[in-house]
Amino acid sequence: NDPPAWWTGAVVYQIYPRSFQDSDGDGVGDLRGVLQRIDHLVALGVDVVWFSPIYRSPQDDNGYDISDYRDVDPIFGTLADLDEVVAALHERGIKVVMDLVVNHTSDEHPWFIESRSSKDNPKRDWYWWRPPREGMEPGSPGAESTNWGSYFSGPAWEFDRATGEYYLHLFSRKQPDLNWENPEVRTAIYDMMRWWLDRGIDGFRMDVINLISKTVGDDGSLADGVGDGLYGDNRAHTVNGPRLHEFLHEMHREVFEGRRDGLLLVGETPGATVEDGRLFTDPAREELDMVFTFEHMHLDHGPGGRFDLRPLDLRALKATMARWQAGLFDAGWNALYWCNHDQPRIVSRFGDDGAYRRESATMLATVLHLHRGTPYVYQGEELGMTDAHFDELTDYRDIESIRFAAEARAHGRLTDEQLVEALAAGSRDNARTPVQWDAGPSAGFTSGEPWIGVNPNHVSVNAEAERADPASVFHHYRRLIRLRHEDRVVRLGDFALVEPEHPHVYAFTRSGGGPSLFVAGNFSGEPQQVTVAGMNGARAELVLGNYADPPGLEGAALSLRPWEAVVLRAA
Ligand code: ISL
Repeated sequence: NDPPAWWTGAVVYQIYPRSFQDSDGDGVGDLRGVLQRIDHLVALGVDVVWFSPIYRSPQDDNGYDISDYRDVDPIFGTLADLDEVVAALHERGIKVVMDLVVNHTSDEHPWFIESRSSKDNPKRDWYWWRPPREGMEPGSPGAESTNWGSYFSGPAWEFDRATGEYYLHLFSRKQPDLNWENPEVRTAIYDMMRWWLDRGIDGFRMDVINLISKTVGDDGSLADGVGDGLYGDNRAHTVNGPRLHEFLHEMHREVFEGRRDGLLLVGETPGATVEDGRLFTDPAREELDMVFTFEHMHLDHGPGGRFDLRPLDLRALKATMARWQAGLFDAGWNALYWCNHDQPRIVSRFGDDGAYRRESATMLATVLHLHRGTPYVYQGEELGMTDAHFDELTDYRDIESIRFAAEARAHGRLTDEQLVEALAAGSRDNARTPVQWDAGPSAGFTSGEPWIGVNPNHVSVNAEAERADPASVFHHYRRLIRLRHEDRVVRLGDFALVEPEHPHVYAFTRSGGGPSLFVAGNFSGEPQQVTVAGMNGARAELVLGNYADPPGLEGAALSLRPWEAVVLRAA
């Protein structure tokens, strides 16, 4: 058996550069800003940094719309700045993973500019061009080639008057989908990926990588989706498509073969099941190292999705996580996350960002980091940063939120008051407010006008305060990261739920390869009880907790205080 891969013991930190640190006072974070904060990452102890896109981009979707894959956008700096950041991180032993957005480009990418220029342009087929629906007036509502909706509201097709056809965009109209059926597209992408690896980066986080293969009929047709909403659901035709595994394996062969040691390949795969996850990450299949599941992130979604959040059923969360733990135990590997730039802040969502902010943020961290897999920490998560709590629709910057609000208003589906509430709970902007470095103006993020509002709670919630307080969220994350580095059972041990039906306590054991661990987290503001399993509770060693004084343990009966987390090790 091969030794476990390096990333089984690694923790990744995600930087959303636009909101991390501004160095030049234009209100937008940048690469030279990252240089100023490397000590923070070193103090935390992370092994890898993943950068959300910094490529040249019109910024329609904050950089997830790329117009030049081989250059840095001027708002973030230059290629030379990036080289400097990569060198500085490497010097501190931190690897660098780049976001890779290849399901789509910007409509301002030269490939698309050529593609749209005429029906017989050699790059025409690099994107999905389709004629209007038969018998319909081209460009009129309902004449789109299929009834698919886009993730950012409205149809997934945009009419292009110049050639009288529509192009597909699963996201915004400025994000046309690339046609991976065309081998020239794939060659161009692999070429670009090799260029980045040659430049010294250590891997890729692949944006919506399981959308690259679409289901195409023998005659080249795409089929309507079902659903009774405004638009048909495209997912049966676009998610985990028929050639997906073939493409990923080809990419692996063309880009990673022979140079793979030390790299990290993580796919973002909304809609992937455990079985899919295993296919993506079983090393023998040579596709990816790990993928981001969305199953645990969808548990609190009502029928209206992210803008229709419901209270979490903890039992469902435990069952979902446990399925992924078991499914990828003997082959494959899990990426573990609560937060990223697309999700509301976890302490506001599954925790209590008021009276128990510190306790619930550290409890959530403990539960996640004690799973088997590679944990991802999203900037500010380690500070216990909370949702934005914006109270005006005009506070939002995210295209998804803005377009959702416009559509909901146009169709009279939600009142403005309901919209404010829906966005406050579900908007991606909750994760995108500037990192709170100190209590000063703009939280130390910028000397200028920040591109999005700074959370007023930065006067108390900020890195300076967190670093000064040994009991803080920051120091708790630091301890969790160190624990993974030092304890083989944390990295590789088997996972088993304890009292899976307990409505408020998330408890499990980790065992194999060393002294077993018992982990319990109280997902409520009330005291709770759970029975220690897998060891003699009376003799167990307290590895980690989030209260100053030890937990109430009598024999095997463990009493948990509000949002308390406990990690015990068998003596
Ligand atoms: O969750 C989803 C479907 O279940 C979608 O919202 C979608 O899959 C997800 O938002 C994809 O996110 C990634 O690609 C987007 C970009 O806006 C996000 O920021 C990025 O993380 C388009 O590139």
